[in-house]
Amino acid sequence: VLDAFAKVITQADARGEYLSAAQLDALSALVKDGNKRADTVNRITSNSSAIVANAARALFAEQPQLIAPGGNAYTSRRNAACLRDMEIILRYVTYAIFAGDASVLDDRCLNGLRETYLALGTPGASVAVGVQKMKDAALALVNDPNGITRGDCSAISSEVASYFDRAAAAVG
Ligand code: PEB
Repeated sequence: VLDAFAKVITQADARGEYLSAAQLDALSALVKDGNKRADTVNRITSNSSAIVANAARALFAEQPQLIAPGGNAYTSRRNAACLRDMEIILRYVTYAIFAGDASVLDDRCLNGLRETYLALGTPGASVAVGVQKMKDAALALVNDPNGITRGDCSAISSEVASYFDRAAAAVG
């Protein structure tokens, strides 16, 4: 598991080089905007149950065959497994956001997930739709101006979006 600092240091060390001015600038910006990152993780974390439940409800409304007899999320056991999977993915996305790096998401959640779903007969494209719904909800929270000093959240928003997109692409 790497964070944004460890990633840059690992890359520089592999070349035996000092950190470049561009790398120092990027890491300084990360520190300067650290409150945005912490607020983002806090907002998503404290609304995680609603994000997961609403995304699953919307997914099942759009794709009712998932919860109909024979569907992969049919029976309460599999329905619960589906909600749990979405919760796991959201949790690793929040770790990646906080770390400023996707490696924790890649290594501990997405690695092998496509193959797992293939083996289970779980439709990965449907999981990807659920992930996109969680992304929309998370971005709405990140950009909600209530209770924070208004600022430019475009960089953190696109970074947040990229982790959800990465998860969706890994299974879709
Ligand atoms: C991945 N998901 C399931 C299983 C595993 C994962 C390993 C099999 C074991 C079990 O049932 O618990 N586990 C999960 C994950 C990590 C992990 C992400 C990362 C660290 O350790 N079915 C649908 C929907 C979708 C879904 C599209 C959006 O129709 C999910 C939710 N995952 C789903 C279902 C099962 C499952 C298991 C329904 C149960 C399938 C079954 O037992 O037949």
